Amino acid sequence: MKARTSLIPLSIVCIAATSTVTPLLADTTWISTSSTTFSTAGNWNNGLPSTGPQLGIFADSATIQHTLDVAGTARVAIGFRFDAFAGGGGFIFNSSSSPGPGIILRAGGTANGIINNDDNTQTFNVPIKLTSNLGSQGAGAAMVFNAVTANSHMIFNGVNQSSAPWTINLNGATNLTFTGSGNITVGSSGGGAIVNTNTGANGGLIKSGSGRLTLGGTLANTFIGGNVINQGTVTAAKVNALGSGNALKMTGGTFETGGLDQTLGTLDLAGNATIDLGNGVSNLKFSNSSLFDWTTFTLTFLNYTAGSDTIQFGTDNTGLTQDQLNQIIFGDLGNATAQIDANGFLTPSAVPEPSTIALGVLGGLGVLVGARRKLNRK
Ligand SMILES: [Ca+2]
Repeated sequence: MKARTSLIPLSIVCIAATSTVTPLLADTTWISTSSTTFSTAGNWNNGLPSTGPQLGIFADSATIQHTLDVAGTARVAIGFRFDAFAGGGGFIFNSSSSPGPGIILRAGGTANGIINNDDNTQTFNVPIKLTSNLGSQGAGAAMVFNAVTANSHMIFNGVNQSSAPWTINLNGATNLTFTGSGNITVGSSGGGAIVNTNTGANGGLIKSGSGRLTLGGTLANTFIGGNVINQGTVTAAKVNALGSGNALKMTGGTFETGGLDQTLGTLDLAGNATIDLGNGVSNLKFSNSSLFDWTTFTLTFLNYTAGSDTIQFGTDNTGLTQDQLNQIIFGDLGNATAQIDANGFLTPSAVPEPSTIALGVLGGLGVLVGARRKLNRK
């Protein structure tokens, strides 16, 4: 009986909590074949995405109006979804009041951000600001931009009109995840700034999925927060593309510096990963990362050119441990491991002679055999 009486107040609490949640409306689909005006309710089959608000769906076809004018008022939706249609074209979001406030996307719903299922590129020439499901700034604004198929590309080139113009405003979200097999580009032209105007909260970017995320544009990414690369490629198309001083964790994938200077915080390695210094002179700098346990994973550097590129961990020879240095290989320099100098700069170690490698392998086999014998005795 004691348990049952305690359940009653709890259920009342639950009802009270759910009653404050915005009621879910059906989704609404863009149906205009001629008008470009986003804010005309008749251009949607179930009212504006801001009604409710609700999920905005864009169904590609041969006749649908592919260019939209968001104009001078921020447009709200609980996510956008682009449906698959063979052929057709991608949608382009412009603003006749440019730069304008763009789109305020709410987290949650079935999209939880933007899903592109189509075989066309979706282009946002308007800025995007993330908010929670109820329209607030803060951690709950975390969401996902998903370029589902290998052709489901997305481009973000908008610039906000405020004094801190952005292409994407994290707005306090714990993170923004880019995923899918398609390529996502922020700032192929224009500012391309990823910012966080909710300065009380720090959030970074997460890269999952096999596609490429390109971070470019003419304005700095000023958000503060740790970034994670799990899969695919992150390509820097500007200096400090991951935000100056932000920590990076790699569980896989590739970070391409774009041949440009990149200053980051610490580097944590939780999977085999690659950093490609590309063409051009790249000064890559991490802070002292010796406190991270990279366990047995391998960090591969590609396109390191001695005498022009630099790789630095910290400011002295303690920037990485000897174990970490042994887990680094210079992939196009005979898989040499790394050494660190008194100022924290890495260079390839001398590649061992083949006979030494053979001895090392034999020695390793001896250890394995010894270990097997020990196990067998148990
Ligand atoms: Ca299509």
